[in-house]
Amino acid sequence: MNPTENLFSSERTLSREVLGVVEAAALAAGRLMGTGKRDAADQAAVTAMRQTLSEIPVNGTIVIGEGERDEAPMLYIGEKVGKTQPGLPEVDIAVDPLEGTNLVAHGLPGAVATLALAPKGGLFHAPDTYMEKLVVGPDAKGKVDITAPVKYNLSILAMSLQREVQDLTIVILDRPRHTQLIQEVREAGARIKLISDGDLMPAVSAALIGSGIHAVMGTGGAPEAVLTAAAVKCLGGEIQARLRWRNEEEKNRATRMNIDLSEDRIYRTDDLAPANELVFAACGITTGDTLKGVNYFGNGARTHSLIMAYQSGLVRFVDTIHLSREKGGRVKL
Ligand code: VTB
Repeated sequence: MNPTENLFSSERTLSREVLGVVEAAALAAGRLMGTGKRDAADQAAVTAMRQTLSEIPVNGTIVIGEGERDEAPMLYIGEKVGKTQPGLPEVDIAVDPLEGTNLVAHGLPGAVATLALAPKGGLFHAPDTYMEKLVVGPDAKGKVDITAPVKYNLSILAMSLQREVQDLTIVILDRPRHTQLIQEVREAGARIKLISDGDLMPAVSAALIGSGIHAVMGTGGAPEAVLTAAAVKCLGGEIQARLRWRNEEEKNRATRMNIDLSEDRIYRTDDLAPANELVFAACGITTGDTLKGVNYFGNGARTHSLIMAYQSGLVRFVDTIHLSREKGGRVKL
């Protein structure tokens, strides 16, 4: 590829542009940490994200957002965002301005502000339901199988990572629906990290070496699966997922979206995030395994973000200090 072309590709440029978007959402939501006000925290993140998105040089369409137009006034599915001028790239955007509303409300670890961006048609328009997920990093990519027994997948994962099953840590959402899964993981001998919310960032951690997390298993949000796919694709990892409907109404809505209702169909990384140009961004709100939370101090705040561009092969951890000029700031190393 022509290096100049690559240097100026929209993916590379946009990966820089979206940093401010996730940072703004995190800075706004982080102020509400521990207040118990989950809706207010979500609203703060949504408002800040929508405002900053409007400055990004794209013709954007929200494909995963806060809900249908009639139920969400901002960042609803189908909303046009960005500078929206003729000639700007047509992109689809998946947003989760506050992944882990309960985590922020209670001051628990692992909440982030996140989004993924791709050329039109580059992200699966996931229905608002659940998906059963299996997420692993690059070493086990193509080797695990969501239809296989848990014990089998854990032994493959251990082999891929050149360790024993007992040295693996699997993240699972702490929900009654996972009783059997938890039992099977325990019987296989792996360690478990049960989380109260937020299965997206643990999936990112599973795709990174040195995070201490080796896989995510279990059923969580389908929209989060698309963001997960975008992130793990950038990191060379893998997600396999199957739709899990909660009720008839969800199925009816999905039928109107032309989605195959089968619970057997396996969605892989490239089904959920088929784009070849792909940007993923996340900014920590409360400190988790991979990203630090927002730190506020007298004259500003500090944020920690992960920004990735798939084709350009960029994985950036960005530590930003946002100084307040009025108060006069000094920067600490
Ligand atoms: C899932 C998970 C998310 O909310 O959507 C979960 O993917 C909701 O599950 O990361 P329940 O309905 O069982 O609570 C999160 O944990 C946070 O948005």
